[in-house]
Parts: sequence; structure tokens; C-alpha cells
Amino acid sequence: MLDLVFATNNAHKLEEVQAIVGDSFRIKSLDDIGCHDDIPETGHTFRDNARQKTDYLFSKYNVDCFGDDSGLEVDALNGEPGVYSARYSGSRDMEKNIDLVLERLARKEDRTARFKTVISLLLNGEQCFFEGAIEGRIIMERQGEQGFGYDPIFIPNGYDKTFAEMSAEEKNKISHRAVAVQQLATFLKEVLKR
Ligand code: ITT
Repeated sequence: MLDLVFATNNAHKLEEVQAIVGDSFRIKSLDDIGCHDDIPETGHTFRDNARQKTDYLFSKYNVDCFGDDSGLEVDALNGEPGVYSARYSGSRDMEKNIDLVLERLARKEDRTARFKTVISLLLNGEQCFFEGAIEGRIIMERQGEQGFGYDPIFIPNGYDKTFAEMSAEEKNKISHRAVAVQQLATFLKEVLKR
């Protein structure tokens, strides 16, 4: 079994990813390797931030690892909150972050948006990227209790409920992270065959 460290402090994301890749890989958390650092995330793109996370872990712990950066891009807000999704309102308080998106969209007709994920993988010192996105729209008020982040205000195209009204299983089939992680899993299975 291949051990891979996932450069995240978000337990929800770790669970989602483990569920998608199955049991061929053991995904270790930062806690598992004794990393309690605040890994820098100072890039202006998802790709830069994802790369920063894996570069940091590899240089400090010399481990095979992957890290993602994800977020919500709202067209009428010129792609915001984007790389600032986790702290859009200036804090990590998701109630405030969601309120700010809803407030800034209040008088806009175009409510199209997408979640995006970029994963950086560093395996045997080799760098790869995987990307996923899901298109949808932002609704007027929160709906649903599942998931995390902006899930209560995002309805993916082709659905009539938010990510927060879906079971984890349902979200994991279609989410931006699922698309990117599927690619990662396919790549890793190929590597295991070599
Ligand atoms: P790490 O950086 O420690 O991995 P994070 O919570 O900051 O955890 P990301 O950088 O990937 O995670 O995502 C930034 C924010 O984008 C996240 O805090 C959420 O607010 C939002 N986000 C990302 N994926 C999401 C999803 O599947 N559903 C809802 N919101 C999401």
C-alpha cells in the first residue's frame, strides 16, 4: 500500500478524498506526520497554492504528498472569492463569508459560478497537476445542512438542490474535488502497476 500525505487541515476534505481513492492508498493527515505548521498559501492562483503546499512538505519532511487548493469563482464578482474563498470576509467564519457573497450578488442578475480544484502531486520528486471544476449557480438564501464551506448556496447545473442538500456520496460523484481526485487516483493506479 502506498502512503501519501495530504497537505490539508480540513478533515472534511480528507474524508472526501479517502472515500474517492478507496483503500489502495493510505492517506495520512498532517497530524499523522506531526506537522502542525501553518503551510504558506500566498499564491494568486489555485495552482500556485497547491504547488506551495507540496513543495513545503517535500522540502521539510521528504514525503510523497499531494495538496489541493480549491475555491468558488463567481462570474459577476470577477471570479471572487477565488483563492480567497476560505477568508473572503477577512476571517475563516463561513457564515460571514457566505453573507458577503450573497450581499455582493444581491443586485446582480448573473449568478453563475463554479467550484474549482487544482491538485499538486509530488511523487518520487516528480511534480504533476490534476484539475476539476463544476459549474452551477449561487442561490438567494442558504439551503441544506450537509457539506461545508459555500455548499449551502451552490446548486450544480442539472440539479435542483444545493451541495449542502446532497449526501456526501452524491456530492462525491460530481464535485470539483471528485473530478480532480479521480484523475489523481487513475494516475496513482498506473504508477502502482509499473
Ligand atoms: P486547506 O487549505 O487546509 O486544505 P481549506 O478549508 O482552506 O483547507 P481550500 O483551500 O481547498 O480548503 O478551499 C478554500 C475554501 O473554498 C474552503 O475553506 C471553502 O470555503 C471553499 N471550498 C472549497 N471546496 C469546497 C466545497 O467542496 N464546498 C464548499 N466550499 C468549498
